[in-house]
Amino acid sequence: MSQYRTFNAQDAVAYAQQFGGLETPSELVEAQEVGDGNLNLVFKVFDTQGISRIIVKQALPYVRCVGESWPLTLDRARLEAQTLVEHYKYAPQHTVNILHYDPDLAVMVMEDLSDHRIWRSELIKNRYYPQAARQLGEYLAQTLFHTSDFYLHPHVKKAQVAQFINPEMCEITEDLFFNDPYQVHERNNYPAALESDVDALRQDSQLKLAVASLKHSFFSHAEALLHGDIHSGSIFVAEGSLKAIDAEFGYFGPMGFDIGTAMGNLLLNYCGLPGHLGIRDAAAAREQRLIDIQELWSTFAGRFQTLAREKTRDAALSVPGYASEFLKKVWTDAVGFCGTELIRRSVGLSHVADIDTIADEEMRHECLRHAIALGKVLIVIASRIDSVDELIARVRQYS
Ligand code: SR1
Ligand code: MG
Repeated sequence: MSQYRTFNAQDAVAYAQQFGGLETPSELVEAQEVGDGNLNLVFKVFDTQGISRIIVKQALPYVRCVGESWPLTLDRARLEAQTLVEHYKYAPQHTVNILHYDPDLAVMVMEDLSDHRIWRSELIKNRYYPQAARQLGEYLAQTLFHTSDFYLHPHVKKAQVAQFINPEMCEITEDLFFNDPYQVHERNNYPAALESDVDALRQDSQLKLAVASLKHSFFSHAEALLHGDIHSGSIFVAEGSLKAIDAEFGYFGPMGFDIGTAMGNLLLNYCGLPGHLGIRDAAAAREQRLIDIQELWSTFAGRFQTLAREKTRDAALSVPGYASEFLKKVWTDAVGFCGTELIRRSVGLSHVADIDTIADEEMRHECLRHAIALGKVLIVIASRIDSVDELIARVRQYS
């Protein structure tokens, strides 16, 4: 019989005392539920000085932001913990440390990152972390290379593909990214003023063909163990530090999906900045976002090439020139997936604070229109955007 029960603050304290790895667990005395994401409970557990020391995270058997009418697998806690444990092996400096997890309770205990802040909130406030984009590129290169066929023994790779089969969470992505925005659906969420922009998406057969191809790749290209939801709200930053959290969408999929999601969220911030800073002051911050994208991709591609040269184990994949050929395909995928993230965050169920918190309604609508138009063009012409400089030129063109 399942041992699952929903934790309250006292349960979280007791659990952190038992599994938090502290020398004197009795100093953990209090917990507060602070989860503000779409899915889970998150408790901060405090010591006698009122300092947060440990995080206890529990999956609920339904989608938190919708309610019990949308049941959701508890197995996502295992998938999240195991994805983060795998990623920590290869990028320990950029992955939250999982101290313990229990698949029956759907609970994990992890390091407290209270000295860090969520990158999305910092981007909205125009607080700049000079190393963050490069660190994200490094995290993606290390995790994606080391979980791919370039590095893993074929038997290990296939066993891991099976271990990380994640059908329910993938289905959420399959629906929210690739279906809902291109049809009339009750989950969609956009202002009535944008009806004609959204209807144009539904009527655009060239766009829908390109989206079908991206979805097909998401279904079937088991290239590496993805984070699966690496947006700026799944990333903690501090001076000189970046840590990925929240990997419950982890599965073996196309590398371009993680890179495209990350770039897409930098572009969503780009679109929203005038609504927070005013058009004139947003210009410099926007230029910085474009530099961030440039740094993210160059760091990823540079590190991936180095790892491929030094550590590829497969005889065929180590042939000179193959890694660069493969990266061209990853890049094209990334541009397309980036476009789908821009559109689904503007039209679909789940939005981003970068645009949604803009107070002025007209400005908010303009920013949404901008994100939709940019997303559309990136999806359709992804195969013609053959470098990050070309991508940046296109973004400027559609500003
Ligand atoms: C029902 S879950 C909606 C979104 O929240 C998560 O953070 C993922 O981005 C997902 O698409
Ligand atoms: Mg999340």
